[in-house]
Amino acid sequence: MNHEPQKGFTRFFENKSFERIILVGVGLKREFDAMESSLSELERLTETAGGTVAEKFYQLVERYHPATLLGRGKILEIASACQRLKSSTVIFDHDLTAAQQKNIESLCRAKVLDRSRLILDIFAKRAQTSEGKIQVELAQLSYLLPRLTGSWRGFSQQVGGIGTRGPGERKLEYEKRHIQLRIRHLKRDIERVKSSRLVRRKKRLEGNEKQIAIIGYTNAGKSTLLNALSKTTKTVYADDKLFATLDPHSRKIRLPGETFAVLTDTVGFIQRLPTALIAAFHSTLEEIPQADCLLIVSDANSKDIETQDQSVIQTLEQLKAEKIPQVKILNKADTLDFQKRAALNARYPDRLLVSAKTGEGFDLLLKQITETLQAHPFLSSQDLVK
Ligand SMILES: Nc1nc2c(ncn2[C@@H]2O[C@H](COP(=O)(O)OP(=O)(O)OP(=O)(O)O)[C@@H](O)[C@H]2O)c(=O)[nH]1
Ligand SMILES: [Mg+2]
Repeated sequence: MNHEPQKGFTRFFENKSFERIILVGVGLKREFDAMESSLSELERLTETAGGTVAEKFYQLVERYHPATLLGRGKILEIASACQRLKSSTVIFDHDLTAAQQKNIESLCRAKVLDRSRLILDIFAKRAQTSEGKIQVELAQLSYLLPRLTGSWRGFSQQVGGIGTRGPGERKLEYEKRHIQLRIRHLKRDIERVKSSRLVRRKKRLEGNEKQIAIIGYTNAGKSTLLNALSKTTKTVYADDKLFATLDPHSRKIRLPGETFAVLTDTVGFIQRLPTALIAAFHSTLEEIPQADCLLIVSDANSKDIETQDQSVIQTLEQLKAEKIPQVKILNKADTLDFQKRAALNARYPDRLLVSAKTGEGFDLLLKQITETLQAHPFLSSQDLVK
């Protein structure tokens, strides 16, 4: 079976010239701060996908409009910006129903996507392993299935670029029934991969090694940290991009007192990670609730540490992993001046300042991990062996 991600989700990246994109933030009246930070995250996601943001709109509403999400006046304003800026794509920072998408497309004469679809595009591009590809395809199809109405073949299917090919274009092949069948196949494949992963994990447990999961907001430096702490030559890909890592990577590390632990790095989090993705990536994310300790990494340079923390907390709750002992760090300490360090230390007294680049703070970090593991000796991953 071919596990290439749905082509429509990758085509954007193959374009030589960047699409000019208009972003639209939407929120209910009392949610201004959340909307603003989510919209700047959407901008970063758009750039990660290879787009250039031409203009940003936002509107706070009393309630969402069932036909067009925002009021008609705002949509017409966006439509005229599309003409003026020669922009063929509008991305909404909110989920759209198939009907809303179709209505907005016909008013704007532009392709309209929502946040989830954009994230799925990025994941499709990033997926490297066959497991990653299966999971992305499952997430794509789960996203598309409820949206597969007549309107799916609307305007967005006539233009090219991001998020436009895939089931709609392959016509009958991807009608609902076929998609459901494919979803069943993919789930079976995931189960198979899962059992081989379980065997590997059991082996690690037999070695009595503690499991530590590195988690945190995307681009915080998790993979760089894994590479630095494990000191192997077999490095994990790390890059200044969102979602550089999709598949879990495990490496052995030496803790003080000649003990060893297995450190696992996996996909980063963002705000409102699409539920279809969390469900599809369950077998990958499963490493997290089964860890003995979570190493939570934040980027010390981020302007929005609190909001990013919220996305980590929410995802941990979704994974039922919020009770696992945590060690928290602020990474990229090498970039901080004295004042910034003092401010961060005062504000986050429970977090170590660490640099994955220079190794600063590693001794304290390893000591804290060891103490945390010793303080919770019985919370090991035994459930898993059942
Ligand atoms: N200056 C500095 N840069 C760092 C440090 N750690 C990571 N980086 C940079 O931050 C960027 C992201 O690093 P990654 O390790 O890929 O981050 P990640 O958290 O694994 O990101 P995802 O896999 O995308 O979630 C890269 O450009 C790294 O070189 C650090 O301690 N100092
Ligand atoms: Mg990574």
